[in-house]
Amino acid sequence: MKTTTGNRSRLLTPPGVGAIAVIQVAGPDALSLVNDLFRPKSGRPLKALADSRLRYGEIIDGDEVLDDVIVNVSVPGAPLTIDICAHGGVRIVERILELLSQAGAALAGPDDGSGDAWPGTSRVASDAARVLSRTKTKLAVRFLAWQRTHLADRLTGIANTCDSAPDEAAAALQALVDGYPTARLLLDGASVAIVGPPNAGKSTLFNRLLGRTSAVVSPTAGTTRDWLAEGIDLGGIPLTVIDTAGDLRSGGELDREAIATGRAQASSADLLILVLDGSCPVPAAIAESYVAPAAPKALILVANKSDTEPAWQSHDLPADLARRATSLHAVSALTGEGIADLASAIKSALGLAGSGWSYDLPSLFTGDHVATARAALTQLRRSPVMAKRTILEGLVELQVGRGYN
Ligand SMILES: Nc1nc2c(ncn2[C@@H]2O[C@H](COP(=O)(O)OP(=O)(O)O)[C@@H](O)[C@H]2O)c(=O)[nH]1
Ligand SMILES: [Mg+2]
Repeated sequence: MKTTTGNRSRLLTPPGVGAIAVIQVAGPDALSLVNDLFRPKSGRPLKALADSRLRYGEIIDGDEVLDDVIVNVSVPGAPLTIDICAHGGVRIVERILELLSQAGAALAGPDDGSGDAWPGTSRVASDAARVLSRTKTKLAVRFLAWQRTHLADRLTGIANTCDSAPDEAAAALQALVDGYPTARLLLDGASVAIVGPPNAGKSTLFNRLLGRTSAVVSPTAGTTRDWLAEGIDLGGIPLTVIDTAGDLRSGGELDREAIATGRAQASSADLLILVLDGSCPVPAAIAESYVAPAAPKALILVANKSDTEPAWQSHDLPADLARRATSLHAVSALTGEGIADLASAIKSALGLAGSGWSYDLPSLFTGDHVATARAALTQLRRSPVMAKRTILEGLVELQVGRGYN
């Protein structure tokens, strides 16, 4: 064990099983200490003065690879901290903390007097560290790690232009506010409901997206009598996928109630996937039956069973349905054909792929941030000085004593 003092590590995420665990290392030797345990894929060791970069690599104990991780070094000028984003298994986290402790970074508890439990150099950075504790996917970690090191600079830049270029400041602030709904989907998860007529292959598609069998599939119409919800990580986006039962008219009172509850789930989902059987003619009044007027903004159409002879083309779809849909995908839930494209379309429809979204674009990520930014936007018209103060005091400056050093 090294004898240097002042090096410490701690678990930022709650102990227990989770998709991600974030371990933070701080202290004078933090860099060399982590470099000894970290094998970056790029082959380049971590450096303090590098522009804060996320590094992908492995945590090693001698010859043994413990986990693949993302490592983030704090920005120059900030107190040196290194976040190791590992998988959230209890044993893995214990092993990494043990290794760090052996290397000289003793485990620090939240109340060890070394500072605030949620370190950061600005209010938004501090919030990013706090929100990390409920992050479900690597992409969300990457997003937060980026916001944590860059968002405050962007906000400071905007605050400093409130006087000289208020319109520009307002547009930039508005862009940060506009990013919030997408950030919320990434951090809290999005819900995707699968609806459509009986036997279209909804449950087969549900299982395919899950990558395992959860819903019962059968050629008997009305097999799914209730709605089912399961969580998945779709390329970094935490999704709750909901499978619904097909037909409101079928079954007894209990079935009808289950179906109605499924419908209610579907109408409050962030995205609706309407599955149609590509090998049978499209049922009449399909949109009225399955897409309520108040249904989610995003609608994806799926022509399932592409492994069979198609019975219809896109131009055969009712005009109202075609107009409302973001995209139409021919897939085979049975063979997996077209599923990768459908997955990309789901991400795009949620605003988390394509169309200019990237984890490394500045974005507000809590409701409080948005409320503060909105207040500043209102003030900007009357008093740029007040707006500037709201941004700096509400989002950037930390109260004395909240820092981590
Ligand atoms: N050929 C073919 N059959 C499928 C496909 N997807 C589902 N099926 C079949 O269609 C029937 C109904 O599927 P199911 O998922 O239970 O439909 P649901 O009622 O909409 O949930 C079952 O016999 C499935 O095996 C597909 O992509 N191709
Ligand atoms: Mg079903």
